[in-house]
Amino acid sequence: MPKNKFDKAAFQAALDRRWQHLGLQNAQEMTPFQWWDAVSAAVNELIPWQPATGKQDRKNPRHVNYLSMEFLIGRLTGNNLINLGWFDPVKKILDGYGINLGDLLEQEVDPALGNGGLGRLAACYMDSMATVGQDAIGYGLNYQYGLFRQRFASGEQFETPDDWHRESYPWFRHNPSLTVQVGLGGRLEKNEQGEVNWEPAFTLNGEAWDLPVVGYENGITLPLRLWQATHPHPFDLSLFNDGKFLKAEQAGIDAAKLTKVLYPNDNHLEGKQLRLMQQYFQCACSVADILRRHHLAGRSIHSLPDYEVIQLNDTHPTIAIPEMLRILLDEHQLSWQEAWHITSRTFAYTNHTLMPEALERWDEKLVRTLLPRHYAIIQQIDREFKKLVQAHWPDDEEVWSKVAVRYDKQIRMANLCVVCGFAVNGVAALHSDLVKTDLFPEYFALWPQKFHNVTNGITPRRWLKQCNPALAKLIDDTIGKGWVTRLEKLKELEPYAEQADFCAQYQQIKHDNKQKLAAKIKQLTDITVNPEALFDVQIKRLHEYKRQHLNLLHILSLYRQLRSDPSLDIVPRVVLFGAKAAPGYALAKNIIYAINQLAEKINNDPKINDRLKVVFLPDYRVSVAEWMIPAADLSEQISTAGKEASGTGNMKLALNGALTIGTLDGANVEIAEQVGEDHIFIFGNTVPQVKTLLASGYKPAQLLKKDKNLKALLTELGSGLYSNKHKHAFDPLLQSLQQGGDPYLVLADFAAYCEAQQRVDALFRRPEEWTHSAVLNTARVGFFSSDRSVRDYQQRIWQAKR
Ligand code: 26W
Repeated sequence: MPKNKFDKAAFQAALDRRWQHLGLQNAQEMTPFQWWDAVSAAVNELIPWQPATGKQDRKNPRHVNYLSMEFLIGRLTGNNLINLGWFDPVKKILDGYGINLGDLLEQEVDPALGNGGLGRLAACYMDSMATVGQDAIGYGLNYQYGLFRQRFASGEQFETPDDWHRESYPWFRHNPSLTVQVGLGGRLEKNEQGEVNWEPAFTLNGEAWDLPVVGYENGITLPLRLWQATHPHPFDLSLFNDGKFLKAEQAGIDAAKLTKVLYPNDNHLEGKQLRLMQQYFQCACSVADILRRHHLAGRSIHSLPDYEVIQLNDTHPTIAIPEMLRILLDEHQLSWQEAWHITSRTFAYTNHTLMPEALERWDEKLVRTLLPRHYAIIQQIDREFKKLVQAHWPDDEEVWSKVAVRYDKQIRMANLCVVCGFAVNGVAALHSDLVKTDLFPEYFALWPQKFHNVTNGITPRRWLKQCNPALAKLIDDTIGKGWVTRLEKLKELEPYAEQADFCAQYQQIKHDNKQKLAAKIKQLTDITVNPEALFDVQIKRLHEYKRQHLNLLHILSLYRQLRSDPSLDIVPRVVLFGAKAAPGYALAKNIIYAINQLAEKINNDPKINDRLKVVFLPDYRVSVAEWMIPAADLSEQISTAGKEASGTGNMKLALNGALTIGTLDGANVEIAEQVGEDHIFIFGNTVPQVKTLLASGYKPAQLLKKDKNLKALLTELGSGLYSNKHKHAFDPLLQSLQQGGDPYLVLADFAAYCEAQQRVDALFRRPEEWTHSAVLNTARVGFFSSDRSVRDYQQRIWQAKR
């Protein structure tokens, strides 16, 4: 039974106040959007914001502060109603007004405050911390514009700003008493006692805007605290009176700029000053808030690590470390040793990527100008650390060049995290091994006990119960409802994979979901797809390492086969894509363009008919994922081995009964272990093979000489056939594969990929066997619940004995 009692009268009264507020005569006069707004605001009013533990939990004494520049929470109204256990009673009340709750939920604009995997993971972890009862606060930024909206014109990606109207989002609670002041710029001065004093050039206000994260039917609600920058004095009255009105307003305008927009890069660093300012602003506000709570509880500063842990979601919030040291040194007047002792037991760091271009490095000059005190502290960290390195590797410049925090006039944020934190973790077993052996071998030699693995997870509330209600109900009816918080219970479905009746129902649900998606596709793109076809889905950010272009080559190869043999009997396929490319990533945009152009040709070729369709759904985001995932038959997880830290879409798709075609990369490895090799299509070069290939001077030209079919595909792409005779339209793509040396081994894995796709076809022709495998996928991926991930974090990092 839900712990949050639904108070019908209170809800009704709150709802009435909403339409009265709008100056309407009755509820019926509200527009659909106003209905969504009113219902959400009314529910928000009724949620008691309950931390996990009133008193300190003996088993889990440390409170978690999850610092992330991104929280990709997706729509909240449906999710909150489900977790509160209020979905059905609210639905009933709305039915009374002739309002359909499902339609109403479609009114919500996704809060897209993240780019991709890392941001969505933060959102799943908030849901799970609330659900397993881990006391926590999520700290992030309240961007005015989330990730850009994407549209296609003549096949090309265009971006428009995502104004999600944060100022009127009904789930926010603004908490003015928590406003923090943050300084930036300025210089260091020494006072008479010889103490350094930082005089910032200007200060801003950080306002706390909280969103409720509701635990699943347990009465717990945790805050997701998003900081918003404003100026302490909106405008200076004296300047105003002087007639210098515009100048007076200037300061306020600049402050607001700080949290205006989310940087749209994923796995690629752009060393912009404003980005560093955002990072510092987020960290300064969050650290101040953590210390405020600690003092309010009447605790000594020395006990901070006993009660608080700060989890850094990748290196983006690293500057919180020198900020903590600064406060302890300058405001609490602690010695370096004392300040270090506290700080180094408080921070833990999660690494999400090995890609060199994603590892954050900041120019020293920029840091010194913006944050002179922090710069001095980082210098001292480096000096102290150098003593240790010197003791282990005397005068070894090569080692120092790798482990130094400051090197080549840059500050390396990942190194700062490892040196200053008590724990470092990767996000899947393979990735965590590579963190130890390839990324940080010297640190691992120094501090083996700091290194951990916590395999990522996904919340089953959003990614099964909410997005696939029919399957959720079938599971409820078969094994009971316990799976929602104990996902490993899905194992109990295994015997049903042998039962014809269950499998028929499972298959029917998939079919219905495909039909619903087909209707959406028609509505959004005007393309007609056949729900009987195999729905082949690749949804993730567009990146070379994720290899959407490998998929593209396979489509092209199928199309050529169908053209040369019109009677060819292939399994009908709908290849579906969802992906945004970073606006500055030309090659990624070229891949989108190529896929769209190819789609245009294939979809309009009368000879192809229903046997092959290609659809690139525009503006991929959490809500689009929620339509696509339940309808997928095949999940494309085809990154170059060693490049995808974990992946989490792979877990969502498998949970909803899609079979994976994938490389032995990231969490695919563990998915394969869980579901069994007969129920997944693994192909391609493995991590050691990739390393050998690249080290032995891999030459795509040699491969193309041997593989005439592959060569013909590339030639056709460059022929102008798909680009209105513009032969150079796909040059960026074609050049990267050929002259560019094919750094992600697309061509090297192509033959194995096609062979794996044939295995897919063969199984899809045997629907009973396919469904059997799909059911086993659902049954065997319980391990990938983010509840399990959160418990792993508790055991291995947050609450581990020290
Ligand atoms: C500095 C620019 C930048 C921005 C974002 C660099 C790196 C990032 C993220 C780390 C990219 C990201 O989202 N990584 C993904 O994190 C997921 C959650 O752990 C993993 O499942 C994905 O494999 C990983 O690519």
